[in-house]
Amino acid sequence: MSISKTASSKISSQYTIEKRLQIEHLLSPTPSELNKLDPGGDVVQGLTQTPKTLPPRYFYDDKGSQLFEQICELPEYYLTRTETAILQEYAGEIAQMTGECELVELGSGSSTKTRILLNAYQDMGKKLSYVPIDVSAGILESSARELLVDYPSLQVHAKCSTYELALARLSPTGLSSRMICFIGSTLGNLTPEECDRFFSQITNALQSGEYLLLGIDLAKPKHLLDAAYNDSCGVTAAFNLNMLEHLNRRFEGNFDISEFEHWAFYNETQQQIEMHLRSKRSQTIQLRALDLTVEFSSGETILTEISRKFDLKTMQQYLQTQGLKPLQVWTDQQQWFGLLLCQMQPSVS
Ligand code: AVI
Repeated sequence: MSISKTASSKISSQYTIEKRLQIEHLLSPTPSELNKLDPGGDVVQGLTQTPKTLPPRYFYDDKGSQLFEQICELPEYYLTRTETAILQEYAGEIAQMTGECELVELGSGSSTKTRILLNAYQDMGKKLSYVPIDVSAGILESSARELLVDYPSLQVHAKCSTYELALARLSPTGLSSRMICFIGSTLGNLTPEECDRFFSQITNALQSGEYLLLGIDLAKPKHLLDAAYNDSCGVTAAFNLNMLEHLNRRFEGNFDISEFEHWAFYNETQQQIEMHLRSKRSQTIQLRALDLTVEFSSGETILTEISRKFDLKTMQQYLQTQGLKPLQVWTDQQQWFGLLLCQMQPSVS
């Protein structure tokens, strides 16, 4: 039996993709195994305290990750297009500064912005190696496969994992250096204490001389920020409410999302967006897998996310105290978003 040329080239390119792709599941794939590793203690703690809170990581099931991708396209959500434009302008400079280097991306999602960096390293004739890290297995695998089709020399070692686990288990890179990319201003979703812990994980994972590429959203007038988190199409509202559906599925819950509403505003004193879910009436919710019953009064809120907005100078000083030397800062004309390339300093002990 003979197979056509097209079919045979499809088979051979599929074969090279499988050879260049490694996917590691540091989070078990089934919900019950996941719950053993992560029994929802953070949910119990958040929903039994006053005021109630939930960790933003519960936004990102597969549907939440897709909704986040849609947010990134919204006209009001300037963050993604501003950071993308900065990357497009300066990726070549970044690649020049770091030289050959493995890209490790925390919260890789669809890896759209990563392509700009990969193109820059490819144009310089450098080897391409990419370690995307994301808690959402679906988007992690599909975007890795798309990249492997488009970059025939790329090696991908994807990790379905939290940042913490993945950073603690980075294997030595085969390339001359490594750059951890934490773009998209996800740093803003961490409290100052979480930020300190996060940077100690980063600096433990990096060798002296290796790099961190950090994207941060900068403080700006309130009306721009309020609009970015209250879009006219209601995508941000759907993203926020989806967290309750995720909890229902994960912990056998009975949240009725039509009984909650999205509420987000910029707190100018704290320089942060605060995103809440507000109960429309008094109600009782159960999460059976957590053996948890939660009472809500009418109008009571759950804080689901903060999104801090930074000042470039303060951030550079902070990074320096963490052992990361800012080498270069890039921003857009309006100074809405900042991209910082930092280098890990030798430890002084
Ligand atoms: C992922 N993170 C940087 C987004 C932000 O802007 O803080 C999450 C988000 N929440 C609502 N819209 C987007």
